[in-house]
Amino acid sequence: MSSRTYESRARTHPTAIGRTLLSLMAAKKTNLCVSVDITDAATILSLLDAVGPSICVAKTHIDIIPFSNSPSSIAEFTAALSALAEKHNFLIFEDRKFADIGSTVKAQYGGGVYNIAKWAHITNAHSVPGPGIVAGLKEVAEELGVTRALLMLGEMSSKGNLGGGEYLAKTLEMARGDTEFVMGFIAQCAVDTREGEDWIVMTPGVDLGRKGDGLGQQYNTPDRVVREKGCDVIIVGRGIIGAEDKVAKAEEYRKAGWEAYEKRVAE
Ligand code: BMP
Repeated sequence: MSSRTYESRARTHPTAIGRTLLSLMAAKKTNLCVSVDITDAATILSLLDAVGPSICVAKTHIDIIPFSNSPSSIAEFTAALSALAEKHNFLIFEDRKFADIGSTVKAQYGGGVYNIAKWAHITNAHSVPGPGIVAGLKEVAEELGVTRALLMLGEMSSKGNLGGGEYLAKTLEMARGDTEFVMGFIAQCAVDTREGEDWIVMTPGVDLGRKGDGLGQQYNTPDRVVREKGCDVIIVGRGIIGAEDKVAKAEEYRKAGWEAYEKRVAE
C-alpha cells in the first residue's frame, strides 16, 4: 500500500487522468466519490451541485435514468453534468463495467445512445475478455482525441464474487500492459506494486453504519478500506443519497475518508 501523499503521486502518476485526479484530491482534501444511483436526472444534477465541494469523483450509472422528465435528453444531461464537474472540480466516472470483446466495447463506449467516452473521464471494465477489451476502449479515446482512463475490476464488494486473489493478480498483469490508459482498479485492497508503479484503487462497499443491504452488498468503513487496506478513493452511494441531509452526510464521509488517509500516510 502507498504511504506516499496524493500530492506527490499527482506529480508522477503514469496516466494523465490519474495526475489530474490525485492533484484535485489533494487540493480539495477529499477522497470521496459519490455514487449517484438515482433515476431522476434533475435530482442527480441538483445533488451534485450541492455535494460538489466535498467530492473528487461523481460515479454514474447512466442506463438507470429513463429520461422521461427534464432534462429529457441524454445530451442535455451530460452537458449539465460536465458543467458541474468544471464548476466544482470533480471527475466523472461512468460505472459501465464493460465486459465484451474489443470490437464490441469500442462500439458501446464510443457510440450507442450514451456516447460514454465523450463525457466520462473514467470508465471501468472487467478483465474476463482479456487484453483486447483494454485496447478496444483505448482506441475510442484516441480516435476521439480525448484524455480518458480506465479502472479494471479486480475484486467486487459483493458477497461470493469471483474476484480477488488469483483473479486480481491476473487482472493486475493485464493492467501492466497499458499503464498510460489503465489508471488503477476497483478493488477492496491495495494491489501489489512493483518499484515505480502506482495504481489508484477505488473502493465501493463503504458505509459508516450498515454492514450489508440484503442483496449481497458488503460494507466496510472508510478507515478500514483507506487506512487498513490501502485503498485510495471511497465510493459511497446509499450512505449519502439515502440520508436526509445529503450535504452534511457527504461532508461526514469526506472527513472520515480524509482522516483515514492522513493516518495512513503518517503511519
Ligand atoms: P452503495 O454504496 O449504495 O452500496 O452503492 C455502491 C455502488 O458501487 C453501486 O453503484 C454499485 O454498482 C457499485 N459497485 C459496488 O457496489 N461494488 C463493486 O464491487 C463495484 C461497483 O461498481
